[in-house]
Amino acid sequence: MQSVKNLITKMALKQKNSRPFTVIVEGNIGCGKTTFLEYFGKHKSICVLAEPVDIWRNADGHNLLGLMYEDPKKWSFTFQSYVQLTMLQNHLKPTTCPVKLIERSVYSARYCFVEKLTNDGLLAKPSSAVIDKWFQWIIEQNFAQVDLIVYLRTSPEIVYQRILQRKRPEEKTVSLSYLRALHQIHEDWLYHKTLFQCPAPTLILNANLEKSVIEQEYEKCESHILNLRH
Ligand code: DGT
Repeated sequence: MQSVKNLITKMALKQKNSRPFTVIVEGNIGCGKTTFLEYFGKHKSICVLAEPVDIWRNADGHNLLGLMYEDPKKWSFTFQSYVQLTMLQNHLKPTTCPVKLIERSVYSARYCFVEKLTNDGLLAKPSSAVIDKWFQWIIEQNFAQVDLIVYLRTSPEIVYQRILQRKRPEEKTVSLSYLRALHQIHEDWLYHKTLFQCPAPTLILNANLEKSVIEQEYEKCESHILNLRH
């Protein structure tokens, strides 16, 4: 474990002197993070880092995302450990762009998903404690510094319909009640601000809007994301 920590420290030191303005995009499953990232990806000054879902689907041939949904009690610890590692890699990825836009973060992995799995008894308390120890260490080392959070706010009923339509094979067990619970955690964290600390100021967008009109909503935060207001 020590050598892994040393390696991460080295990566972070490399990045330290040239930290870009860092924005994380958060919201429920199916809230439209990918569409948001695609829209802002057209700017040359923004480095877009999508969520590593395909990496989770193929860890040396193992589909960890699929295993987590099939048998969360058995695989949640494995999955959340890998999510935390791959998210950290995104936080630490060097870029020459002045702005870095990341889909999700170590924060939502810990505050939303680990929290829910632990509350549901699907992640054993000792396992969740180990993930939390790693998480706290990442934060203490300033490896996941964030300047702005964009919260794509949706209603659970709408994201449920989108998830049914996209038919991602691993997500066939995702229920409306699961989405309602995840929605509530996002709300408490990013809207009411009653659960956990926000690592940066939050911009809230109405992500219930249809794709055809959502660009007007995105434009509201363009100057914030391009860091023109600082
Ligand atoms: P979208 O539709 O563009 O807003 O983005 P999604 O829904 O593809 O992205 P996301 O991050 O909400 O979820 C991708 C899948 O991975 C989804 O089935 C939920 C799952 N997922 C993402 N992060 C975590 C995590 O930390 N823990 C667990 N258990 N599942 C996660």
